[in-house]
Amino acid sequence: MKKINSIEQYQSQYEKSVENPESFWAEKAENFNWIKKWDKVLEWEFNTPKIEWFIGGQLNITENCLDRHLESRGNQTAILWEPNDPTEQAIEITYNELHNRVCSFANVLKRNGAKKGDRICLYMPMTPELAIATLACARIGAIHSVVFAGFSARSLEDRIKDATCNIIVTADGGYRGAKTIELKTIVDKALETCPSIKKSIVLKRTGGEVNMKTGRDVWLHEELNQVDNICPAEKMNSEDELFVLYTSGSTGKPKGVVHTCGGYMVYAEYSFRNVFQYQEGDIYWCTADIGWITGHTYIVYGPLLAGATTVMFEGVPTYPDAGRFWEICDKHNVNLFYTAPTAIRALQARGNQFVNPYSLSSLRVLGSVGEPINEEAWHWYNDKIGKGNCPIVDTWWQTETGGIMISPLAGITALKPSYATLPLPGIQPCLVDSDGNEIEGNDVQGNLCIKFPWPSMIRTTYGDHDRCKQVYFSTYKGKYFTGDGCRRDEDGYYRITGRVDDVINVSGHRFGTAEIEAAIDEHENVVETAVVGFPHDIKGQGIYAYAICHSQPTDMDTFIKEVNKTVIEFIGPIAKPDKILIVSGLPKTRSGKIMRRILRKIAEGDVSNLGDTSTLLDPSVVEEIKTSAGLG
Ligand code: 7RM
Repeated sequence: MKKINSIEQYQSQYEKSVENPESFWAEKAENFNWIKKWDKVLEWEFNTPKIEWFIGGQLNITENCLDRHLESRGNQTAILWEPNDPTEQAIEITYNELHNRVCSFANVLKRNGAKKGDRICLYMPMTPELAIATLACARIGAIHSVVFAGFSARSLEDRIKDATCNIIVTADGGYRGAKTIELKTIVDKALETCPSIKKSIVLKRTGGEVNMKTGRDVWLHEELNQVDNICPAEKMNSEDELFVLYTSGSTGKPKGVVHTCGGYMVYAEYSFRNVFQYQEGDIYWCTADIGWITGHTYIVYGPLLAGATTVMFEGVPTYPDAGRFWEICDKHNVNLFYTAPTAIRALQARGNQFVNPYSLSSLRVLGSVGEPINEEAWHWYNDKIGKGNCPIVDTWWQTETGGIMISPLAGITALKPSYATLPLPGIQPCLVDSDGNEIEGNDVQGNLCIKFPWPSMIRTTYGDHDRCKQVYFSTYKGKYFTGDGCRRDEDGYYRITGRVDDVINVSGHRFGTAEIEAAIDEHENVVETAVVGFPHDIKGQGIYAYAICHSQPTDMDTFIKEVNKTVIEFIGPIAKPDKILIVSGLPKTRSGKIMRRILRKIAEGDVSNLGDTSTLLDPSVVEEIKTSAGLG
């Protein structure tokens, strides 16, 4: 498939995509295997919302990830798996083998009662079986719901219930650095209250002791002995659901973002190939976990659709030491490398002695995703890792967008540190002011919206279409609202400035402040909490919690430990607050709304200008909080 190869071509493609989106996307979609071609490219309306791409078309995404490549690259490595423990053997899985293993796994799912349209929860470590299970669901038309294996039993339970999953695939345990996580024990706890789950299929990874419930729990390796590797791909309509993936918003529980088969496939491949400028034979490594959207689109689907070799890493960047990423790059001759700013900052902080031993000479393109990348980290990444000759693609996108929206095309777009630069062809961003008016021209700032559909956009929030409408399509009429603030500079380049809603981004992971507050409120001594984000050197944003207690804790260290334990129980270790301040009141307006703006200022340590406090019910609480925070 051809890709854009110059800035002039980018511009002409961009113009074409705006002038005639349907013929633009039809041309991209031609490159895939369709069981039946579409009748109409697009129907849309952002009010309901209703978004349909490649209407009437039929396909199976796994035929396009696997079967389509067998003749030309059956013996090429599809997945190159690097284990947590560097002394354990890496595993290369060819396209032929991957095809066979996906088909076998699909037959295991069927044997255990899975049918087209079922929701199947995947709660697994970063082993090849996770990618295989994902594709096996898609093979039989079941909707996968991958839950990051760092989430707690409660979070898992909420997600299983919301999507009424009937099967869960998990493992006895998982390795992450020096730690072993007992996944099966967590699943057992979650399943106590999830009657919809009829079967749990368990991968043996650690060999640890687990409980197997007769009639419900089966071992994957035993099941695989009972099936063959022939599994025809289920015929899917373009708009049939491919997966649901839970993500946090400013209110309520995490919502299930739904993506569908046809449009997602077309955009995943197109964006992967163009942003990274993928060349046949490249070794590509995205360090994300498949539990996040980045892993879905740019470990599994995008690279496999393009016929690439995708590296999958089980471990963490700092195990056994902070040179692990660079060791793996050299070991597997990685050409395209995609990671998160938080990892870059954490590794930079450990010192260059962890980078210097490695040549990194195979690298050609570096990518960044998940949060704004600060200039210091950008330059270190550029100089120390890219040796000044690897373009950095700072890719802005969201779970809801399915694929990269605003990003340089590697080697084509002129870069500007901390700028995501320009929209991909087919993407029509706009900035709006607080009254909802579009801000035209350059050198301006506003709330980032998208005013025209793209193939991989969110279709609904699982089981609650009205929530999708309210959250994304109601703030600004006729536009998709991203929740991000953004600047467009004098060159028309976009720079994402961060969330403008009550979502905080901790190490590239999204949390709603309300969600963390609800968890902390579960502590028996906590009356009420307000949570805000504050700038954090490594994580991007840290979590700052203000808590009102029934009685002053006798020992602050013990109290903090208990609150952490509560948060770990209700969400997971990644949502632990960095700071907890006990206060006797919260700054509320007369209508009872917490003025987070003030709490953010205090968390930042900047109380020089707290802005307008005249609407506060009781201004004295602010003085008191300032004093408790040591800023009085
Ligand atoms: C892919 C992903 C989405 C939120 C988004 C932004 C922030 C992501 C960038 C970024 C600045 C970037 N999906 N974000 N990428 N901010 N520059 N390159 O992260 O759903 O988990 O998060 O992440 O705030 O709205 S996500």
